[in-house]
Amino acid sequence: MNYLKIFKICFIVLIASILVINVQGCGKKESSKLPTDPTKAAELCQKAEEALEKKNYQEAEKLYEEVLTIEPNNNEALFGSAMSSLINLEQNQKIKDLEKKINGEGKSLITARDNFVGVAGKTMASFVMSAVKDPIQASEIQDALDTDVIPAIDKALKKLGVIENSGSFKYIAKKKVYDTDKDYEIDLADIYALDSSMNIIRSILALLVSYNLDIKDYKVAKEDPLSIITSGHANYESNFLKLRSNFRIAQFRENILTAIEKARKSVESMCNETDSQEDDIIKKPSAKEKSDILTELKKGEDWLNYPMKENINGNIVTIDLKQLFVNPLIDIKEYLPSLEYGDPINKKDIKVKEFNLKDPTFKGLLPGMTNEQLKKIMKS
Ligand SMILES: [Ca+2]
Ligand SMILES: [Ca+2]
Repeated sequence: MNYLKIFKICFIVLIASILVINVQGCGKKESSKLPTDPTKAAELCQKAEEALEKKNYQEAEKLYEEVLTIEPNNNEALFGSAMSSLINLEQNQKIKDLEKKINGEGKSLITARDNFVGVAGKTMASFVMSAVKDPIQASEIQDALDTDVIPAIDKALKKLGVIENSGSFKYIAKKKVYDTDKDYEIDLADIYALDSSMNIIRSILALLVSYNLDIKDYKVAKEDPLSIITSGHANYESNFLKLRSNFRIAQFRENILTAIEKARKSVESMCNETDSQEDDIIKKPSAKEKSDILTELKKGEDWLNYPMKENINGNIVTIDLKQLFVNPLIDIKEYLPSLEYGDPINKKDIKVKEFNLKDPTFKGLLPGMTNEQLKKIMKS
């Protein structure tokens, strides 16, 4: 089993959980340690459930938040509030405005039935679009991610953390409302998997806001793409590919490490389950599968923590991936080889003019690397 498969599983849980919250309200009750008003809390949960059935996610979030003021450790409300708050990002005015700019009026970047994976995917797609479309600068999207989307995810993650600390979770997605063949159960292992996949999404968002992507003059860039990265050209003076946030780039790595840790906890929690797996969204892995997953997770963790040796076309190369995030490149443009057009008249067919990098180690990413070695590796 590879990484991708693990993440795929996590995403499936994420989608399933959001679908559940779309159609289903409160599952089995989790008792809080210090309930101040359990009757009131249960009543509000019931109301939140009704709101969810009507797809009124704002009302549902409000009600779950109210429960949390009475019972801060109410798992059902923590889960409900976390999920509905993510769905409610659609209602965020800043995001709505951006959507209008990117898609034109009347089209939504996020739809209520969309899952968060879709949102992240579309955010990335919008970056590509922003590069070809004139009116929007990447920084507008980055600012919204920074001030609204990432904090919303952080808030939801915090709630999942409280559930995890409680040590147990049961949520029944009923057949009649979930529109499935039978009732499904979401348990602690699924919460960990959800946490893991949300950390992956968060890492992607952190990376998206790490570097400046604004292009000074789109018209010039379109006609003369090299002007963006070649010194002496009008566009070069822009902040394009300059580090925007030291903090966010470091978070990318931290989020992936957290995702790995949560995935590990998910697998371990799953393997400790003694209940019937009939109603589980992710089935308990076999001993062999467990060991394969844990091995893959460890590998991923090692890549983010230590210099690793990799055979690239017969050359043994040391790669210290961690450096990219803890010792980031301040201006990526400075680390590129000099480029030129193969077809200078039409400004097409970009190729390397001279392969003489200022720093072939890329600030320690490739320790000890020289231009000669790098050239050899690229040719082999
Ligand atoms: Ca079960
Ligand atoms: Ca399970």
